Amino acid sequence: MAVYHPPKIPSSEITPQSVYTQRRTFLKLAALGLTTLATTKYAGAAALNSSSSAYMLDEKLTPQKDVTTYNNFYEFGLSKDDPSKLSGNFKSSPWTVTIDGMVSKPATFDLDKLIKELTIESRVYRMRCVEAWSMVIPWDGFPLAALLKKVEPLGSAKYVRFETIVRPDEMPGQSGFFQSLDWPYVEGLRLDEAMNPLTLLAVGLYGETLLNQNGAPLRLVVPWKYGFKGIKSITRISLTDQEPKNTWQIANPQEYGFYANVNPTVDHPRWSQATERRIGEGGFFGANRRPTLPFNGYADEVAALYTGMDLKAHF
Ligand SMILES: Nc1nc2c(c(=O)[nH]1)N[C@H]1C(S)=C(S)[C@@H](COP(=O)(O)O)O[C@H]1N2
Ligand SMILES: [Mo]
Repeated sequence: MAVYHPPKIPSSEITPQSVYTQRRTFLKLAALGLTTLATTKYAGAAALNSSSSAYMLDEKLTPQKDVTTYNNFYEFGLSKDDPSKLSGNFKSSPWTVTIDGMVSKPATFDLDKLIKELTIESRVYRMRCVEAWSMVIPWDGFPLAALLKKVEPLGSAKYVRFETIVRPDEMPGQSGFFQSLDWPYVEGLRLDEAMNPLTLLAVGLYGETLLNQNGAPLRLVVPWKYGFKGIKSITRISLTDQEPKNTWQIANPQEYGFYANVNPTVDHPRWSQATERRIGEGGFFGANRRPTLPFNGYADEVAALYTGMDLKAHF
């Protein structure tokens, strides 16, 4: 039965906008609880009460304008405003995602079909970039676990490796003088992290289809880890028994690790991680800094994944 968790978005924040793709139509309907999947109508307070409080947050949402113009997406350039300005030629539809490696049923899925099959949920997550800024974002997506279950991971699989698409013709940062990282952008999770119910594959935010700058049409959201784990425009997911080397770790292993759990007590070699700047909130100089929380505030949900591990060594 499809249970849709309603977005905690004040209706004043949702601006009507022309509906120009099937996917967008779907998300719009989903936001209203009107998808065919949800002919079982949204059950109101009952659904709210049954959903984990970790999926909702009593913090002010970061304005949609900031979420869609202050971005990191090096495939489109290095400045925060490059992705929104330089991603106009990127074609995010049609889209397929291939799942291979240590699974019983490897498959290539058409994303539009997948979205119709799986239940799209809305969740408000606190997001923390390794650069010490943060946002609160209302995501729309499905748990990564729901997709992985379809392909039946083998008992030998221990990690999940993700790859971003490579399209230098559409992504100016993948060619020419913007060249900065090795492509494709790669990320990884331990299988138990990937199966955690908090781990989301997002297809939208603020009730609308993802824009290119936010990782259209499919991106990872792991709210207890630094933002760079949230790989965008995913085209391939591989199950493996080897810890994947992720892009930022390859670029600079002294500064970026595999785990990247948000941890105010483990500083980046060049700056403190104890506090963060909330994007979209005013305040002169240090006035809008707030303390960073262990596991970004999701310790109750995920700290047990790391029992017995030295988180200073596994940063
Ligand atoms: N493919 C790809 N994914 C990426 C990045 C990138 O450069 N390329 N940047 C990461 C970083 S550092 C952050 S903080 C988040 C930012 O996501 P947002 O722009 O949607 O807030 O995306 C992550 N995913
Ligand atoms: Mo980041």
